[in-house]
Amino acid sequence: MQETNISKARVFRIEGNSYFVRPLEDLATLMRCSLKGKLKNDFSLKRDKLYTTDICVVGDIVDILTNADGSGVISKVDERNNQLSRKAPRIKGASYRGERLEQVIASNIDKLFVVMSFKNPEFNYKTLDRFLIAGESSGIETIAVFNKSDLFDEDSELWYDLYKSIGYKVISMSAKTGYGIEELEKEIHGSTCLFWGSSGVGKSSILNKLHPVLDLDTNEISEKTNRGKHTTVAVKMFTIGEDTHIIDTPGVREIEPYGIKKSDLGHYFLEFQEYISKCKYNSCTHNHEPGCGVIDALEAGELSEFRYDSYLRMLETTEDDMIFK
Ligand SMILES: Nc1nc2c(ncn2[C@@H]2O[C@H](COP(=O)(O)OP(=O)(O)O)[C@@H](O)[C@H]2O)c(=O)[nH]1
Ligand SMILES: [Mg+2]
Ligand SMILES: [Zn+2]
Repeated sequence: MQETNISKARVFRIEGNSYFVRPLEDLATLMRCSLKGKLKNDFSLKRDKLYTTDICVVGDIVDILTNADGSGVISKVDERNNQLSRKAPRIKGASYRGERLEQVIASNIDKLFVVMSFKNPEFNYKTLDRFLIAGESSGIETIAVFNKSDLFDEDSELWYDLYKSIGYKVISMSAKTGYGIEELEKEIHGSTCLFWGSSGVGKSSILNKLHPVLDLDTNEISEKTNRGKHTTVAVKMFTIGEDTHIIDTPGVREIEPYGIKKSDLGHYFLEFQEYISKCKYNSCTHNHEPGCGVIDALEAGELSEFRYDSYLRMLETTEDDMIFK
């Protein structure tokens, strides 16, 4: 088949070996592309030096060669401004030499919205913190969305105040009643926004509320486990206004941020920063070391016990022996 011209496009969704892209100068057109063989070959050649599972992800800007029949071939993936990752799940074939690989969720994101609920599913601060820390370590502006405000209780306000006091933007809203939707609309305007969080917290419902024609699948919470079922199966980007793109992500139970070293973890807990400078040792992990500014601040009641608990739990599961690119 003859290849006619090269143009720039953005990846909107991926299904198996098909990459659905929209040309940058004509976002209304959806084209089905494959990956050029050379890209795949280069990728497998470098395989044992790479720590990622993904050649091309949603959000990538790519070069495409257009075939006469309207389909295309992706010949190059542009360097990413940023990428949101997590550790790839421990599944067969996705890990070499016992190390955990990087799974890239999406790239070139302006804002990350971490969605949580307080009931159905129950709120878990450690889960919220893992998502927030993954955002911080990817260098993406991260906003907390407390959805299902119609089900809030007295504790919800305390959590809202805590995350506000740390410096996060927090949006309280309900995809069911529409409460808070204007605030969210203002925040997403003109940006590429990714919605992330546990299954069942209402990510797809929020996107439907923002743009009803999307009509994304949503699901009831399983009565047995009180958790969301995995309705959204793939990462998908949608354009809902000029330069406003939103990305729906599949339900995950929990995530482990990728590429964080034990000695760096504390820096991503934003409110720890001013105390870290007071630690006696540069390599302090704020766990047991004498002269630790973070522990002193905790004992003085200046830091939240919950956040410190989150921190310790993450510290335990942070693997320091990984080799990075
Ligand atoms: N009460 C209440 N239920 C909601 C709200 N938003 C979503 N839900 C329900 O929560 C369930 C899971 O929603 P879904 O959008 O599929 O969650 P996702 O897995 O995060 O995409 C569905 O039954 C929704 O109807 C809300 O604001 N209030
Ligand atoms: Mg969903
Ligand atoms: Zn310390």
